[in-house]
Amino acid sequence: MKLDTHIASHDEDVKQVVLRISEVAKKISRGFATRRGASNTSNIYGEQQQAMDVWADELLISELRASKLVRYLASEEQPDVLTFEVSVSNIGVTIDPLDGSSLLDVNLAVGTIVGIYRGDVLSPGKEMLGAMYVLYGPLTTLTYCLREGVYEFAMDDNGDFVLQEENIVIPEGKIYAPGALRRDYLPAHRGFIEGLEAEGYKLRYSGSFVADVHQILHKGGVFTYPAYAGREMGKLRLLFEAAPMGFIVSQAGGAVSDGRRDLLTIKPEAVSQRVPVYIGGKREITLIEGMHKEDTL
Ligand code: FDP
Repeated sequence: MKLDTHIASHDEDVKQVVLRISEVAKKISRGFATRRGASNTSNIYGEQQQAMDVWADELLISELRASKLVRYLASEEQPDVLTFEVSVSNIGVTIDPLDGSSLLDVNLAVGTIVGIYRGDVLSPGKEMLGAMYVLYGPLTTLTYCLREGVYEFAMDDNGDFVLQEENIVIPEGKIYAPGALRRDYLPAHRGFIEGLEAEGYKLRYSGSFVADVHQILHKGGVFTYPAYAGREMGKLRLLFEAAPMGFIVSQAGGAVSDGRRDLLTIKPEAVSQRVPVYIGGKREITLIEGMHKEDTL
């Protein structure tokens, strides 16, 4: 079944946003070969942008503006939330145009992550209407969740997204994907990681958040990018990375946390807000939250 047929029963405005982004994602998937290397620009976090980061960002912004389907657009590559007065809807989206782009030079998987809101995007993740991500790997896949079920599609030879898996549920599994340097771990996090290792969890970390979480969604376990010495708010962005991927994993029966509480309950104070991230099975998330509680007793 193709994406447009599968999504037919959802609200017209949200459905059209997902379909329009899926069309842009097809263009992005065909853009890698001719846009190699770094751009001579940095984003608001001071990170060097790749040519693909800049192009994918401009493409998503221009196509969503022209579509009139979206009123507010926050992009990880832009300093401020854009408002499109021409919009016929009240939908807000958050977009990480190309997550993991520092891996483009070595041809590892990267992705586009999107959160969809009714109105203001500076809202807790649990208020999302839905979320989706596109993973550009050996296959280009699209995973979406509009609050009922997590579904995955793969792009076929005709460029259509065709249903691959329905009602995805995160399995139990023993994989851990730990970001940050071990020497900088804080005590509760160190205990958590050592506990997983003692239980035989296998380390699998590519350095592309979207790809690493995708693996956890399918194989179980936990992805972490914790708070650490020198960066107590962690590295990943609440609005662009943690909340939408956490929403999808939570809807698939997993959980997402900043290590102390459900990350989807956090109301962002700024678009650029960073957050420590634990995302994966409920068992692993309960473990780290318990360890932080013990740590503060
Ligand atoms: P990237 O800088 O390549 O865009 O937050 C961005 C991110 O990658 C995540 O995708 C990834 O999980 C993380 O940074 C990787 O950080 P480390 O290099 O510190 O592992």
